[in-house]
Amino acid sequence: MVTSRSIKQVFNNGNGFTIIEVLIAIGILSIGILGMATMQISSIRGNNTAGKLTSNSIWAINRIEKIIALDYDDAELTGSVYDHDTDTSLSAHLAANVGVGLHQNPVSSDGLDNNSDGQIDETGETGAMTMQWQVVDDYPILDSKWIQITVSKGTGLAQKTVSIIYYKINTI
Ligand SMILES: [Ca+2]
Ligand SMILES: [Ca+2]
Repeated sequence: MVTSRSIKQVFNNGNGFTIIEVLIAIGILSIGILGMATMQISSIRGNNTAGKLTSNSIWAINRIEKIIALDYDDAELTGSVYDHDTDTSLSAHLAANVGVGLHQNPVSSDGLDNNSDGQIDETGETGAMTMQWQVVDDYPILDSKWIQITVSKGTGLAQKTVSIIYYKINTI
């Protein structure tokens, strides 16, 4: 006859655990350990994503600091001209002017550590990190520039992108 035994009964009668009880206990323990391992993988992925986004944000803000120091008419801030009479929206204007006012320096001179090896613009540097910025002149008002800086790191599903918008005013 099969009877269930409490832990107290097992210790009191000196017979120990049956092999079935031990196997069930190992099974439950394994499920718990698997759950913890899954959480660990999610945690590592989350940290990796956060690291990329933080890094991208720092590079984008660094570029904004350089843009602040540039003259309003600098060649790096050449944009597509927004016509307030005919352009209905910024997104429509950008769609109609794809690539116009888009700036991206070569990997070897973009001021980025594209391959994350701790060296910036070293000889032969390649890597899945890019920075580009698009400029629209006279938006949102005349004598101002709309500048969107976009930094991407990684490829495919692991790619993480940060975009920051900055407005530069012609102060002359
Ligand atoms: Ca490098
Ligand atoms: Ca570089």
